[in-house]
Amino acid sequence: MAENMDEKKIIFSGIQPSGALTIGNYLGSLKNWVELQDEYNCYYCVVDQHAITVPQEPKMLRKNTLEILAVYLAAGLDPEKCTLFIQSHVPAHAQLSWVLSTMTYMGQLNRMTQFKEKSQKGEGNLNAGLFTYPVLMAADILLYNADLVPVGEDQKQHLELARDLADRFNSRYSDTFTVPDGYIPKLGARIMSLQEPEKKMSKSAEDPNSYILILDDEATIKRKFKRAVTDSIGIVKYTDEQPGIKNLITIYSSFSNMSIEEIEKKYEGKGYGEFKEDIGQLVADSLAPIREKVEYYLDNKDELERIYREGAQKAEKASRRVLSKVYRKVGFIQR
Ligand code: AQP
Repeated sequence: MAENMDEKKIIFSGIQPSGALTIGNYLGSLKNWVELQDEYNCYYCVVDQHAITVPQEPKMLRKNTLEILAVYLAAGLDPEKCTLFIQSHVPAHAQLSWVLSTMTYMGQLNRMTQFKEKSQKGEGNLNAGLFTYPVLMAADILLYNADLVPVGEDQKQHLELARDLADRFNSRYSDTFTVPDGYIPKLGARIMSLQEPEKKMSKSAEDPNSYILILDDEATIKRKFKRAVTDSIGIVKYTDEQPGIKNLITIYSSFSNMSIEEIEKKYEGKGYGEFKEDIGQLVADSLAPIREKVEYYLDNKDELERIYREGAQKAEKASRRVLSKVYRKVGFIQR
């Protein structure tokens, strides 16, 4: 059962530094994290150990890790309110992952759609880490006895595994883990690629025109929206028959807080040109303050260092408590 029952509920979430962040990552998770930080006790992590399940250039991994931490801060996460840290700084994640992997059925991992998709993309030999990635994610979450996990829709299946493992451990031994719930946004839970709107927008996609990065400049953002795939129907309408336009309306609505109906009405009788021009401007204007603050943090690396070091200390303290309980219950001798 969760400790700190009388305190705030606990949230855990993380993003992989497998590339620069897209507006999919922003709308599907980061934007909501900021809204939740006052009400909950939040642990937000840069999950670098997950990122190496696909090959990463070490220099780029370091750059992306720090940049993502800077984006967390620039987007409004406050290290005084939540714990911000880097996964590999807290060894308990990998340690709990090992224990949980001995309780995970191969069949469960075989069914993971993200593994199937990523393994189809990968060249050459598949690594075991890509296969067991969801177990490490379960460890991330269960280690803090998180009540809620704010993620985009693509992570639902992985979250289900974390719930299963918590239940399995609790019934095999005794109540240890909180069974976490997902917190999936109503809008923006699945932002699609601008080039292939049937696929989700991904930071590691090959075609840069398929995604908008949080750190893209104004001209790039406008150009990418102009090139976004639409259709020949010519009406700004939120319907499955027009997946490209539907996706753009979702993005527009998420950044403007206008409802879908309001947006449809605004563009009634107007072509896609004006709509695309406006969405480009809206997104560029919304992201500009974040971009400026990121530059500040990247120019002040000592401040970033202080934040991730303090975050690791707090996370380590919380996670060690849970890990030692797990070790005791499975029968490991205390040091
Ligand atoms: N397109 C998306 N729409 C909404 N939410 C999304 N998320 C990712 N893509 C979208 C959410 O962002 C969080 C961090 O994801 P991640 O970095 O852990 O891995 P991911 O889900 O695999 O994200 P990417 O961008 O697609 O990364 P790569 O290309 O490396 O695989 C999660 O909460 C996710 O739901």
